[in-house]
Amino acid sequence: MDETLGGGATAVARAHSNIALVKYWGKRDAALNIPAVGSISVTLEALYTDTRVTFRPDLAHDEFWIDGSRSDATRVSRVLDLVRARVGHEQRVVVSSTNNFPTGAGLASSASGFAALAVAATGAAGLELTDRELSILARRGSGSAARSILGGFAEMHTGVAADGSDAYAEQLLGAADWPVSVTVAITERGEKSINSTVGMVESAATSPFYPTWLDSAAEDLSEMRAAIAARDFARLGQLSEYNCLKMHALMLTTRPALLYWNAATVAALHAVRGLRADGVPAYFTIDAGPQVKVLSLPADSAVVQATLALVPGVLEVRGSTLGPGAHRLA
Ligand code: 2P0
Repeated sequence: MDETLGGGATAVARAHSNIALVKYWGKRDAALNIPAVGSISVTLEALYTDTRVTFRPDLAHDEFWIDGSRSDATRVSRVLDLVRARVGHEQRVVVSSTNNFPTGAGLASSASGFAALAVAATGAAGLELTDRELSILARRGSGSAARSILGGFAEMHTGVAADGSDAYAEQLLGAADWPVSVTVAITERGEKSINSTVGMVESAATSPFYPTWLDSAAEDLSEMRAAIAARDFARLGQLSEYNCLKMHALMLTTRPALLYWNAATVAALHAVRGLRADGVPAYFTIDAGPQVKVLSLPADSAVVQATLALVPGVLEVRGSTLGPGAHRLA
């Protein structure tokens, strides 16, 4: 066992949530958690997870606390086992996480959570990993977490290797390279009914649209890469809406159907289309939950926030700029 861990080595990390503009839904390897399609996301400044990892020689099992409550450590331990295997010891840890936003409600808490865990756990273990290695490690916890290692715009690759060694995310543009605003309209605070990991397996097994979803991913990714490289906001926004609705068509044609929207979700979509009719370039995206995220240019974020706040059923509106990659706080 590494002697440096004897005294309860600790690290604290912060990782920000991310929103995919070209979505990940489906896996090519469930055991290694390798996505079946690539994805492109933006990392959000305003939504983040802080995670402290402390090695504890006295514990028989990992302990996982989230927002002050003890939680099931199974998924967290899977990532920790990979870290332990790398440093060659068996010491258990206490993981303590806090989110500054609702957990498990379609705001990508698993993305920020597993990215923060990857950075904090490797930090506490004394490992110095590259962003690519951290992204691969975070992916084993949650596919979307691979992208939260990076700030700004990030692309996740499916890779082709059987062991997932080329399935990682890398940065396309930094947060300051193209300032874009994201407004999050929260329409429900509870946890969603079907989590993404289960939902995507059901879509792959039952939706007649799944093969088309896989076949059309490369084209969406290449168009999104081009829109980002050209800083073409209208193209980015239109493609984000198209790809989001395509994913929800896949979800809706899953048996039983994955219907993540509520009435306020739909009302918010119409409000965004109304903004566009009034000349404000604003575009929506929705993940596996009822929240609506709206992309706009920074100069329009105030009108977007004010409009969404008036939508019946919208409980809270949060504005965000693009944020940094996962990093150590201590
Ligand atoms: C995404 N989502 O690209 C898509 C869009 C939700 C809808 O990635 O099974 O929690 O842990 O790899 O990362 C949510 O999926 O799934 C997700 P796992 P994850 O953001």
